Amino acid sequence: MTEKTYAMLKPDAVAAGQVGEIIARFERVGLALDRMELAEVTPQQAAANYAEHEGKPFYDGLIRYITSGPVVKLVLSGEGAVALTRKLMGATNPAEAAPGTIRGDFGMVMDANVIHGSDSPESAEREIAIFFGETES
Ligand code: IDP
Ligand code: MG
Repeated sequence: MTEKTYAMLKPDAVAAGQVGEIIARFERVGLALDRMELAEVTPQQAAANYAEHEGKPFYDGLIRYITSGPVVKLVLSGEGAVALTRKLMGATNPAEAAPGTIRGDFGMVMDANVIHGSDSPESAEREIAIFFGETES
């Protein structure tokens, strides 16, 4: 099914000059770039996006990190876009992510793991609204 997902190249990826190579991977598998914007994540957006992790030991560091510099916000669309994007991203911990995945190839540590991607179509809808406003459908 054609669907949309939200993905975000985190501050470490932007700072390291990895944006082009990562976006090329999405284009290579045929995902379409519906929206793309370089921006800083606001504290409100960070808290909304990571609400499920509030109270965990890494939460404060995560919010500090995601708001620490520019990110690239993306809406990707295509057949099974949510699962396909998660597959290309690889495991959450770059140390465990398989070679060939974005986190496996570009990341080193869990605290700065290169990329965010929605984990379900429901999360995608919620996160697109958080980062691109309520009008995006
Ligand atoms: P996901 O990004 O693969 O969906 P989640 O478990 O939803 O992984 O965690 C959200 C983000 O929180 C991760 O991408 C990572 O940046 C951060 N995170 C998760 N677990 C840890 C941890 O144990 N230490 C530090 N950061 C973590
Ligand atoms: Mg998650």
